Amino acid sequence: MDIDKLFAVLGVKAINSGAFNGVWLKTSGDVLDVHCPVDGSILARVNQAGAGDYDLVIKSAEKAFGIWSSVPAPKRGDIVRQIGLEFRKYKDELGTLVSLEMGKIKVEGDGEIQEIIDICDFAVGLSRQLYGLTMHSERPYNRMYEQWHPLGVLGLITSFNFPAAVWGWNFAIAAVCGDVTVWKPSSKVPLTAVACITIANRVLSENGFPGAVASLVVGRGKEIGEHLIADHRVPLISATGSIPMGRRIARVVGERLGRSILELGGNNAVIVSRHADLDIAVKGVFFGTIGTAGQRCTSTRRLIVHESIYDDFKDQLIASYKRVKIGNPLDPRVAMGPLIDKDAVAVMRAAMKGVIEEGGRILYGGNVLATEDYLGGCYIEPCIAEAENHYRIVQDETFAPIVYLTKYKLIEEALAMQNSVPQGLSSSIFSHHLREVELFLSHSGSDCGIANVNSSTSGAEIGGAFGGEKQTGGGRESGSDAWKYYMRRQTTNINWGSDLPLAQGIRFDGP
Ligand code: UN1
Repeated sequence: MDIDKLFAVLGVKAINSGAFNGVWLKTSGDVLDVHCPVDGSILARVNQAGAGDYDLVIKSAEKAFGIWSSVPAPKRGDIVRQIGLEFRKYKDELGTLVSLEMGKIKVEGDGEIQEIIDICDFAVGLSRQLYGLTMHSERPYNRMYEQWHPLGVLGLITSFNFPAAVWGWNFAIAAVCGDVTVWKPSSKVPLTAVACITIANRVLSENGFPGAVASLVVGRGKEIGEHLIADHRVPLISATGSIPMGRRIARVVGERLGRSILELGGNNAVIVSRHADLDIAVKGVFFGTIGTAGQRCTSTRRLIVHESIYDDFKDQLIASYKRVKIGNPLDPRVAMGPLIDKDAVAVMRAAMKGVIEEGGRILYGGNVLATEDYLGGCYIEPCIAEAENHYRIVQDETFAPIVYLTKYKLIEEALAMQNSVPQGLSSSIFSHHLREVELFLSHSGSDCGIANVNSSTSGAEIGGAFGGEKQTGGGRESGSDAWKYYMRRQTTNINWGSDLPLAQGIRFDGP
């Protein structure tokens, strides 16, 4: 792999600026070494943004908002269409960069770029469908309707596990809504961000628009992140990350009565019924647990399996785990790459210890792979453990490829288990039994933002609204009508009569 050539194509340098507001700024923050989880080497460096750089970025974004928000929405859609075309051209290279920087396998890296392409397509159509309602007024000669206006400068905070896609689905929607965005990516994966911003900016500047429509600040959460969430000039923060991070953002943004879209931890369960097609259940669980090495917020964390098929399912799942090839994520035979860093391995090992302490047992895997073949990265076998749903460790999201297996007798009992965790992102049932499936989908079924039938908990499409309930944060991003969070709703009354009728029949003739 010729990394220099890859970087040259994508506009990534050996030392990159960590702030973009139309130009790459000479930043004042510390130098950040970007490690490659594949072999522990340093991929490149980023000069992070300091407080002054941050301020410049926001000021340029405010100016850009003045211009961008005045462009007709379908015209903004046309620019987003061109950005989607540009991402199509670099899908392979960007997918490789995601893989190198984050450690997910190449097909999943490519999949992330495909999500950007897809959301751009979605946003193009949306740019002509930002509909408001008209209402019948109770007053004569009065027209009442609602309209949707651009909101302003939006802050996007993204996590290491999706270095490209989460920015994509926020940026594309925000852009057609007339907003401009300032992206603070995870400091573990800033190079993909540099590459994505370079591509978006190329299209914006070719069309004569300011690059500050899509800005970037790379910097510490404690410094730059704190500035961003506390900033009155930023009416909306859309953030993906941990529950503690979300709590902090909710507090700070709430205090200034700003808006936030929070997409936080999941603790996603799969119910495998005795009426399931076990073949597809094993495949769906396999993708949900092994995909992205268990580092998706939608990864399958808990398996609730009917007692009559429990042993059979367990044996089939362990057999499929034994076939998992772990290694370099760019090798097409490999199904699971490294974890992001040593801390992630330590967290997984601690979870395994926790399960045992609480009375569970490890059924398979969890060994750290440290032989020379593994290039010095953080490779670990995926783990299956037997555990009870109420264990403290099972109630927590461990962001690693560990899954907890438990039995049930009655579907009501399975549903109660599935819902009795603090998080509420994604859920699945494998069953061909109509009543079970409908119960799962009913108001007394899954309490999650996403409910799947005979499909994995992870791998949601961009067309639906993405997000979850309870401690997952309640936000919705991506498709459906999630765009409404990115705009300002205005209810309008126009009195075209020659009198001044008041609502509620009030007569107010004055003294
Ligand atoms: C995340 O892990 O933060 O549904 C997002 C999925 C992906 C998105 C995951 N489309 O698995």
